[in-house]
Amino acid sequence: MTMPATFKLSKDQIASFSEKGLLRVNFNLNPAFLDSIVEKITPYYDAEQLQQRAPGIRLQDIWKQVDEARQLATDRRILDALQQLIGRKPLPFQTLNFPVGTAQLTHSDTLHFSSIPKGYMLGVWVALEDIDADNGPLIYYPGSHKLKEYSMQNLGLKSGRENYPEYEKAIQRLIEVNNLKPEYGIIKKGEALIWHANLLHGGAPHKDRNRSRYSQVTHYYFEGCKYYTPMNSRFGFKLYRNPVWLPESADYELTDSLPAYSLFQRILLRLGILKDD
Ligand SMILES: O=C(O)CCC(=O)C(=O)O
Repeated sequence: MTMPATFKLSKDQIASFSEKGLLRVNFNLNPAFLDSIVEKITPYYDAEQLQQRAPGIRLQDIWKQVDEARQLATDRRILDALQQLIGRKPLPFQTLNFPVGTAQLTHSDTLHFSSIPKGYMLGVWVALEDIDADNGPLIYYPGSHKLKEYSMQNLGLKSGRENYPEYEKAIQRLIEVNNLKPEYGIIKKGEALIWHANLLHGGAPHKDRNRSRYSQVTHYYFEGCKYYTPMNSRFGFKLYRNPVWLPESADYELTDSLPAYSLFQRILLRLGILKDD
C-alpha cells in the first residue's frame, strides 16, 4: 500500500531543482531534535581535533552509534521530497557529520557515487545550526549538474585516490572554461540543501574559527539501479558497490549485510586492477 506523501514539493520547487541542480527546503525539523544530534555525536569526535576546530574533522556513518543521525537521514518528509524529485524510492546509504566547515575543494559526487542509469544519487545537507558566510557554508555552482559526468579517465587522469588532487585541479579548470559562478548555502538551522549527483560543490572557507558549523550530509541512491565508484574503476572494470541501506526503523540488525564487493571484484582488487579507498 502506498502511503500518502507527508511532504509535498511544489511544481516550482521541482522545476528549480531541475534547472539549478540544488534545492533549499525547510522540512520543519524540530530544533530540539537537531540539538540532540549535535549533543549525542559530539563525544565521538576526536576531542583534540574538535577543540582545535581542525578542518576535515568528520564522522562517517555515525548513525550506527547515534540513532538520531539515522532518524534524520530517514525522516519521512525528506524521503518523500526525494521521491518526488527523482520518481524512485530513495535509499540512504551514508551519513557524514561535520562540526566545522570542510573547506573541501569543488567536486562532483558522481566521481565517488555513480549509478547505472546515471543521475540516481542525491545529497541532502541539513544545517544543525545557522550557517552564514563566516562558518564555512556549502559552495556550489548552479546548473553545473548539466555538464557531462566526468570520470578520472575522461579527464585524462589515472584512477585511484592518489590522483584525486589532479581531479580537483581539472574541476577548477572546468569552472573557469565554463565561466561557472558560485552560490553559497547560507541557510538557517533546520533548513536543508538537496543537491543533484553531478552538481559541482564543496565547502567554502571557515573564516570564523571561534564558531562551529554543525551539519549532517546524507547520500541517497535510488531503487532499481547498479551502484559504482568511478574514481576507483578502470580498464572498463567498474568497482561496483553493495551499499548498506540505512534502516527506516530503529529495530534493525546489521549482521547479515552482504560483503561490500563480489568475489570477482575482490580478485580484481587483489590484482590491483580495481582500487579501494
Ligand atoms: O559540507 C561541506 O562543506 C561539503 C560536503 C561535501 O562536499 C559532500 O558531502 O560531498
